[in-house]
Amino acid sequence: MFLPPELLPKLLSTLGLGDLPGGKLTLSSVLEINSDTVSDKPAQSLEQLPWTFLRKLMMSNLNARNIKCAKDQPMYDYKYTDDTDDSDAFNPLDLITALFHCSDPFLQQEMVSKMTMCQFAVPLLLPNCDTQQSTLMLWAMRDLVKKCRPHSLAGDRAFVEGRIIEMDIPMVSFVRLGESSLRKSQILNKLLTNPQQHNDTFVHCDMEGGDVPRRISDGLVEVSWYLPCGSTNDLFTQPVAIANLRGDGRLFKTQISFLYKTSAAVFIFSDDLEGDLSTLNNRESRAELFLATNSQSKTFNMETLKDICMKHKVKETNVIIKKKKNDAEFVKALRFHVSSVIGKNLIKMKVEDMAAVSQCVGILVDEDCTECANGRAKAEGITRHVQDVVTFKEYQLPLHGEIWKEISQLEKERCRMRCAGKDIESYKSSLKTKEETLRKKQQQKAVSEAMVKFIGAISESGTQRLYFLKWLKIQLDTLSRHNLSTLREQYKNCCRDTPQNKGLIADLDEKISNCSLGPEHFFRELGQLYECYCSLPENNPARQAVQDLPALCAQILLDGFPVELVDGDASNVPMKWIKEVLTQLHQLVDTKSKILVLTVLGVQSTGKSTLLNTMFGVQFAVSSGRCTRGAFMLLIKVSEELRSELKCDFIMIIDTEGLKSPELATLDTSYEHDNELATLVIGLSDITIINIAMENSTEMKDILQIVVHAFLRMKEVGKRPRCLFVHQNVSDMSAHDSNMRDRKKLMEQLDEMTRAAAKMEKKVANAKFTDVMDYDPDKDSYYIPGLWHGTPPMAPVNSGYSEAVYELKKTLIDSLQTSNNIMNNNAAEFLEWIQGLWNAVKFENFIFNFRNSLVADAYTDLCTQYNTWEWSFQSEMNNWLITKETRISNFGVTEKNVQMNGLRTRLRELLHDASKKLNEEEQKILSNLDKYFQKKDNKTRLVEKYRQDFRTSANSLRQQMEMSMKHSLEKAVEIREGMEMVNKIKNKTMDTIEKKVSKLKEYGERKLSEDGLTKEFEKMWEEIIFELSEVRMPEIDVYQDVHHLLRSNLSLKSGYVSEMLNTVDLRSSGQGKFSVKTEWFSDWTSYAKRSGSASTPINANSFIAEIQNICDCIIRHCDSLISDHISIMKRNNTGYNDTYIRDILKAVDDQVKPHELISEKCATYLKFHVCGCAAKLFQKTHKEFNVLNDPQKRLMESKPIFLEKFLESFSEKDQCQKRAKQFTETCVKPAVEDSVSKHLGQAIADHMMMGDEGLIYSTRTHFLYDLLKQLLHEDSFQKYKEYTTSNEIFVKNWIKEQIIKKMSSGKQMQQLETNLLSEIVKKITATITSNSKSMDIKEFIPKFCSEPKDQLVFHRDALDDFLILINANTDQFAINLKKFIEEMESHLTEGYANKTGISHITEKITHLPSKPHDLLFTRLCGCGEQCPFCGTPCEAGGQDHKTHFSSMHRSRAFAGRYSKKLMIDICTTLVISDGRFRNSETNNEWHPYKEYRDFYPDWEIAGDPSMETSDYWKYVLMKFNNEFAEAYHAQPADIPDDWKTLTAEDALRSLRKSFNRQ
Ligand SMILES: Nc1nc2c(ncn2[C@@H]2O[C@H](COP(=O)(O)OP(=O)(O)OP(=O)(O)O)[C@@H](O)[C@H]2O)c(=O)[nH]1
Ligand SMILES: [Mg+2]
Ligand SMILES: [Zn+2]
Ligand SMILES: [Zn+2]
Repeated sequence: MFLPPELLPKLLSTLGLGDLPGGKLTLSSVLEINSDTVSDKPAQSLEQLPWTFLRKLMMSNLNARNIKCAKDQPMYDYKYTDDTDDSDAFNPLDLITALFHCSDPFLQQEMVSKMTMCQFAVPLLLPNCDTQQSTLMLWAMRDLVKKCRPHSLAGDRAFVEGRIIEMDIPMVSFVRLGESSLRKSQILNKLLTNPQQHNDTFVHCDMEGGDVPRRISDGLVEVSWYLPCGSTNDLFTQPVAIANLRGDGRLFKTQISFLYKTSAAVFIFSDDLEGDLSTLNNRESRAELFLATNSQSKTFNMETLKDICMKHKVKETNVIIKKKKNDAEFVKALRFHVSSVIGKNLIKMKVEDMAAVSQCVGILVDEDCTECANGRAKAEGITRHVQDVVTFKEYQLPLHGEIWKEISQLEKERCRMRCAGKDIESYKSSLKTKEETLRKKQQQKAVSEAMVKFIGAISESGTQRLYFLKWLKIQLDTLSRHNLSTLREQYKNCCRDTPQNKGLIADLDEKISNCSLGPEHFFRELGQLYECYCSLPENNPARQAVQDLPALCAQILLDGFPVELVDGDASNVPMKWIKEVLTQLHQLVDTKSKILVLTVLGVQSTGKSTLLNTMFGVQFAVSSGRCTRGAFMLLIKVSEELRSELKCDFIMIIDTEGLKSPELATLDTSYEHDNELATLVIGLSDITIINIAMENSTEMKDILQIVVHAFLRMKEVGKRPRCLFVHQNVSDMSAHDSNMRDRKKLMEQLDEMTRAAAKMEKKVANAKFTDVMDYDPDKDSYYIPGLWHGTPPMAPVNSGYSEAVYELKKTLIDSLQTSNNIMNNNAAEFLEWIQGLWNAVKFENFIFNFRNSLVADAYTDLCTQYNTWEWSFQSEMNNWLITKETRISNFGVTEKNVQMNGLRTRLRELLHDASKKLNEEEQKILSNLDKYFQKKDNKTRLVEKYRQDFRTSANSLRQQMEMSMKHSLEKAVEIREGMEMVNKIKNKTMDTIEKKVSKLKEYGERKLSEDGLTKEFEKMWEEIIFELSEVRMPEIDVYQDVHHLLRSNLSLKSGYVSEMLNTVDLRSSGQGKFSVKTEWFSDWTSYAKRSGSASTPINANSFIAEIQNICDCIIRHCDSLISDHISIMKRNNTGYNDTYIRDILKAVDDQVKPHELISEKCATYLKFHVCGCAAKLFQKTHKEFNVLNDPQKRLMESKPIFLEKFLESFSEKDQCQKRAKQFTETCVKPAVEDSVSKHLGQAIADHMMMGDEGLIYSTRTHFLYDLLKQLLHEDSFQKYKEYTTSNEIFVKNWIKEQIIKKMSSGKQMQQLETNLLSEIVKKITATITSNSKSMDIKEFIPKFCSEPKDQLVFHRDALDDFLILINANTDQFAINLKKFIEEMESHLTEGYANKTGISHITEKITHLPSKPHDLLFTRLCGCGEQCPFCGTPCEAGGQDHKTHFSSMHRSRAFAGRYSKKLMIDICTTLVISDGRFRNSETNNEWHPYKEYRDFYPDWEIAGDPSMETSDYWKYVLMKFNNEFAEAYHAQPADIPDDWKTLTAEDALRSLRKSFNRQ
């Protein structure tokens, strides 16, 4: 028959395989996740057929070969049509042949491996219908590993495991010559399986599509193996290979002659006995010949048969005749003959050896390509030298052996401090030194020969590298197979049969790990090579030599190879290596590296790897017995079209080592190891599959415990992975329903475990499993039947298994599309997670040690946002308050004729308004917060757990604000009321004058001369003086008032305090310097306790110095408060009011409160001192006020003005201009200036927060970072001392300095003032225009004053003086007033411009009524808490958070200052050590540092995994050790050696790192 050439390309292109990128189909393109991955629909077109097949095949689906296009779906109503249009129908064999033709060698291998899992026959010789050239598919079968138990070995339970192409298995071939009515393939299927367990090994004509004429697959030789399992049911007692030639053998002479030369027997099927049977004459063959024919066929003739047997020398016994319709007898006969052939043990040829035969007969071998050969040679170059695995590893892969294990131990010890002695910081330093020594040791080992070769080989181009890696794996497997498979089998049996024999299990476990050698060990070595050279200086050639390795490894990861994430032997993550690999990966894919992570966890050997392999078609190591070690990650591409839907570019699958149940946990660290592994991978994954094999459900319970802990921890760090439970080996189809009860039980167990775990992790709020994670027992439970249908090795994969796994995959991918709980981290972010998680895992106290820069970033972002809302809340309320205070001050001044008792009503109204306004503003913050969290992006998800903190903070901010506003408003009212007495006097004076003057008007009519008028005025004036001679300003005894207030302030204190009050003389107590006296502190010991270790005796001098320091600070604070009050008195011309003293007492109370050191006695004396001072000053100021406001005196002073006005009132001249000028000078200008200065504070603060530098003030963390950085730069002991001793005051001054620095540079201050000024001027000018219309001047002025609503406070006296005897044309006055106000503006502006020097600015800022540094400080002070051990301030955002934390703690030397010697211990080390502390909180009982939360539940002190975090403070202490010692009257600290080498750069680096400012 002549086949038209080019048939194959044509057929390929109908299948859509004609034009493949790169020419071949690759494994990764098949594994890619695309929209078809989970579509159930049958292929819609021929182009989809190959993909449907491959997808099913990769999932080991037995139905993979049932291919049919949707459009030729059954037409069951035949209707007698002749319509058998089969143009679209496809024979599965054609499809398989086509696919093998267009697949690359690696996909071919994978197809073969999946096909054998399904027990499908695989191609041995692949025909090419165009060239008539067959290919031996040796490479494709290279990786097939099979296990069997021939009956000769059955006795001792031994088995044979190996690469099938290397096994000596006899092959029996089946060939059809001419026509045959025997359905060969069908019969072969029956030959190979029990009738009870029928399986279609070969495609036959009764299968869907099996009857479609073959187009390209004639000449295909398929092979399948029968492997006995050692049971009596075995069909053959020895392994046998069955080869099946497709098509008429007469046309395929080459194939036939190949089969003759390689088979032990050839069975010829033929009916056409008269036809050409010349092939039977092939006498080179040693193969035994059999002839099978059908006596039922029409052409059958016994005579002819006999002739033929004679002619072709076929033994009579070798003729098999099918005599009955039924196949059974015939198959039995065949089976008998096959058995006898293999029983004779004549010819056994390895598939590997068939290559030689191929060459003889002109068949190609797929391994005959340079790349494959090179790969093989390169791999052999390495493996040739392996004599003994253990020795090889020791000499050729030395870096990751014991050294790496030791380093791992050290890294963990640094976090656990289990063996720390007394001097823990030195111990910690010694660990670091040890580690460095080990790294040096690693560096000293030259790169081994094997590694040089390995690196060389993996640096080759794509295919070459793939061949090399595959060959390496194959060869290494072969090397270690024998040992390993026996060990694994023993291990499995041991775990099953004698789990109590822990010694043996541990032994086997170790042996397995020692004997294993695979490519992963080379990669592990590569990682260590990179890690140890990384610590070399950058220009070191060795370091440069390893620079490219991570990129190489990243590429390999992209190629679809699993890369080790956790080294299961050392139980550690090579972090520097992984970090660099992932970073490179991120770059390689152009930063399109969003990853979705899926993990599987479960008891060992429960088919976890198998599950993943089935689900994604990947190739994780699978074997019975302990197999996977540590954790491996593998990437699967997501197709472009699905990326946005799945929100990721890759799916990362992590396969993990099976967890051991505690009974098996023999080594005491293995439970720990499991725990670490589970926590890490659960933390990394978006979806975790918990694999439960039904038979292991009790073991599972213990594993769940580990898992629940891990989930709980994840919740605490803001991650909620999805969790699925997969129950394996559940055969019942109705499993889901019938297992409802089990599910309920599992749920109960999980809840119980959650409670237990929550208790252990001290997070008792979690009472249910569902509190910890998103889990719906009904939706998230899957039941998967057993993997094998029957007994391996002959069993195919259970179709139920593959289907159930497919369902699982489908739901998984579906849920990914809808879920919004996925992190979608990119590789770089993923990396941050790994680092954070692994660091935390290394501590025993995971939850409190989780630090991750992503979370930190997200938190900072939230804080920054929240702070802006908080800021606008505060400034809004501050401005509101200023206007309301103004209104109160103006009460009865600009609005005449109001009753004084109306003021209280007004206050109530204002308070009501305030609370309404506060509500609104609070609501604004809350809704902003909600909006922020509605975004549901990565950032917000990470900080979800802080949401409530910020809500609470908003609420408490509101409450604080309400309190302080109430206080301010009441104070304003009280002051206003206090002035009323004086005002009454003033009113009386004015009334008298008014009356008298109007009487004088009569004289005006008499037209007196100026002299006459003056005389009259003098007369009247004397009368006034006389009438008012009795009126006096009220005297106040401030001292007495203070005494009274003190008594009520101290009334709750012990009796002796009021006694003190009786003896104290306030007049003298405010004099001189306040000095702390030792006798005020009776109970010395209680202070000693605070130092943390009672063993160090208290140092009295340093203690008193400390107290003195604190008191001095408080006094300074009160002094500035007093001077503020005094300036208010002076500015507003008001007298003393007792609110001032109450303010001051409250300030003292507030300031003393955080300092427990200050005894009651000391505090009382302090109050006496402060109040004494205050009383003296207030008394003085009040006296001045009285003198200034004395009616007689004021009358005397104003007499000339009155006279002038009096005289003017009679003249005809309009006084507009003069009056307007006067009004501007005496009333408007002071009011305007006052307004500007009131608003200036807020404006300056706002200004500070703008621009780039404003970032510093955006959150406390930013601010602290900047402050510490500047301190480092300034390098001043004094400043450090102040910072560490009186944090708040130092910070406040610091802010003030920053403000002054900024405001005095350029014209910033001037600008702000000018802006405020022009704003207010604009407002008042506007009122002039709107009011002046036809109004009497006496009406106009008050109206004008009250109009710029609540903006200006007019000076009462000036206004009074002005209003009297006023007489002017309003319109004219208004015009003039406008002009003068303009003049005033430019005058004031000029004034601002002239006062821009530092001293002016300082002066101004210090005396502002609302001080910008106070405003900023309140914003930045946070909660004001300090670390109970070292005094570092809390950095958490909002005022009201659940937990306090600091980025960087410091030595206790900076806080525990009363010891004889400065202490270097740092709390971040203390809390992970076994050390103990005691103080007044613990009732002086020793308490372990690890349990510090028993006493300080609000503090979160994270252990420090690195050595560098506190380098900043180590450096400071090292540098100023002597100075601090001197200041605290103690001996200098013993500085560990490695601290001494620290430099300012180190300090800065640690600062950056701690504050996440890389
Ligand atoms: N009978 C049966 N065997 C299974 C099933 N699933 C997996 N296996 C076999 O069990 C063995 C172990 O499977 P693996 O996938 O390596 O198991 P694993 O959980 O990854 O094992 P480790 O990684 O060592 O913990 C393999 O030989 C599988 O073929 C199943 O459902 N039924
Ligand atoms: Mg595994
Ligand atoms: Zn601390
Ligand atoms: Zn706090």
